[in-house]
Amino acid sequence: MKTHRRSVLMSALAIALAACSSSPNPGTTGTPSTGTSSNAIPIGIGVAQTSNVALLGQEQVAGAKIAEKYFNDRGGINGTPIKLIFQDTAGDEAGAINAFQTLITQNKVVGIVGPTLSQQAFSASPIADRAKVPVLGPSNTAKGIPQIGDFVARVSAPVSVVAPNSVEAALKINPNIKTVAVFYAQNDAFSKSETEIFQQTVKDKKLNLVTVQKFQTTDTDFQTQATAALNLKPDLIIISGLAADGGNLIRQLRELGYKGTLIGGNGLNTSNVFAVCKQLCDGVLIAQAYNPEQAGEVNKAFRDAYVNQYKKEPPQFSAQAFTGVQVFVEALQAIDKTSKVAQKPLPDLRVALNEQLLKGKYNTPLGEIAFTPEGEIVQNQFYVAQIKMNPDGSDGKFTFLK
Ligand code: 1QQ
Repeated sequence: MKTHRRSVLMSALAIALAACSSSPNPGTTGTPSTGTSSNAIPIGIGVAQTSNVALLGQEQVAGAKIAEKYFNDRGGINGTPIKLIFQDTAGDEAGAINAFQTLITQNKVVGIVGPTLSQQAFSASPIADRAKVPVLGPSNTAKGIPQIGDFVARVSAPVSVVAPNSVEAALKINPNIKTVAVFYAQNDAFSKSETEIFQQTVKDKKLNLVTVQKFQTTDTDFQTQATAALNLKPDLIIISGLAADGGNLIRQLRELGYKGTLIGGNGLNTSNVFAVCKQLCDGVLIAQAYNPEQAGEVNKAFRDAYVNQYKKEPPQFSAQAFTGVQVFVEALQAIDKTSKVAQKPLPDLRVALNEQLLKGKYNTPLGEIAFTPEGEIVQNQFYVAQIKMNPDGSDGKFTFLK
């Protein structure tokens, strides 16, 4: 974060602006109040802008910002613009709770897209639920997220439907896989949930699960677990962790001579791992809930905007964050047709928004989606991508398998 030198003679205007500023985060785009000054409708984005988890969260900020511009360019909520209010959750539960509380009570948002991790959602989303503020999880994939409460839904398909696709793909590429080692971060709710699905898939496919190795998302040295697993000569290794730890684990497995197939879970689903495992990321398979080639106008606009700004294809986490904003916008538009959103008392609007969003169908970058009454996403298409690194390891890309 940059610090600015203040001139001694700060103008009254500057002081007034500083007093209005809701947060010191670079991602903060708005004034915190009820949106009265500009009349814009405030939607909260509570994701990880700092910490290790920012490797994942910064892609969400990018996707949400593209959505804000896209929908405001098309008239916002029937003429009233939306304004995204960003609060940094950082990477832990306390940060997520703080961000959510600020969004709810100070920023007076109509709903929240966030947090980044399931581990954070299990402590922060119940707070929004009790305050009757709708939450859309943009990347919470663990079992049990929509069940947190009536006000908690997600646009991120659960590990149970996404993760098995990568095992299928690995077997298609290499039908001779027989033995499997599984690694997971035992201090992370998503990783624990995902590894259960991976382990079940391995059994369903009649493969031999030779070892289950545990680590922490804060670990940097995996020699003990990696050596133990490699002694059992697995044909396939499946990792459920987050980007920094997972990337280091991949690197160390390859450095110790592992030549077999590697699957990474959703926590590794970012090009930010390229800097961690470099050339050694090459070949890793990761299941996807988004494909940049997805048909439809909204995805085309989203993809064009992303490519234009970042000079690469949009990643899943950006597409999901865009989708979270889209669901709120389109549900608000539907409400506004029968009763003016701007005139509704905030508590009533939040309740109406929650009810409305669960009823709708949305043509999003993820394809057409809807929700179960409980708030689980209904999504039909999933994919698998493989990491292809440049020979010098300086950069790479996700190549989608046919
Ligand atoms: C979760 C996840 C994360 C790895 C996404 C950022 O899927 O925590 O549920």
